[in-house]
Amino acid sequence: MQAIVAVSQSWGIGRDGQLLFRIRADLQRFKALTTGHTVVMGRKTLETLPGGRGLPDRRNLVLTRQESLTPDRAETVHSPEELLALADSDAFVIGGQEVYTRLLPYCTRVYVTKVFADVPADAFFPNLDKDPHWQIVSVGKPQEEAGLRFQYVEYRRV
Ligand code: FOL
Repeated sequence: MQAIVAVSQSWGIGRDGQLLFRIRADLQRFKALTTGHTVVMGRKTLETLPGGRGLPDRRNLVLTRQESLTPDRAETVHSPEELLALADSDAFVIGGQEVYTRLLPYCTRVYVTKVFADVPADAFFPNLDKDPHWQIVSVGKPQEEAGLRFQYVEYRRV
């Protein structure tokens, strides 16, 4: 599996149940990379997606402890084991904190959008720069949108 995430300088991803950033170019790239594949998310992340439902043109798998949840355009799974049985090796983990942390051990590649801003956050992605098991394999050109500078960085497990 692989993960995709946008982080602040301190690897923050969210605050009060919302994303820290909504960068159009980044979301377009997210869509381009994930369309046609499986996306794996937690129930809280599902609730932050447009319409609170699964993303179009993708197989959406949602981890939840609620047996009765029947979201639109998404299938539910109730344990990482059940998830791993359903997700193929090119599935994308799309968050949030709890699911990234649980599934990172199964990921071999992470697509990080680094936003050069430090904003308050209460949800984080593990800092891969401090983990010797992760190596940067590609760094994009710095870009800017609506006053936010950001850069695409790809990590691989070594
Ligand atoms: N990864 C990255 N790099 N950036 C993100 O913003 C991001 N967001 C999530 C997970 N990984 C990410 C979770 N949140 C949409 C909205 C929120 C979201 C993920 C996706 C979304 O609306 N996606 C549309 C894009 C439409 C557009 O182009 O604006 C999609 O169809 O993928």
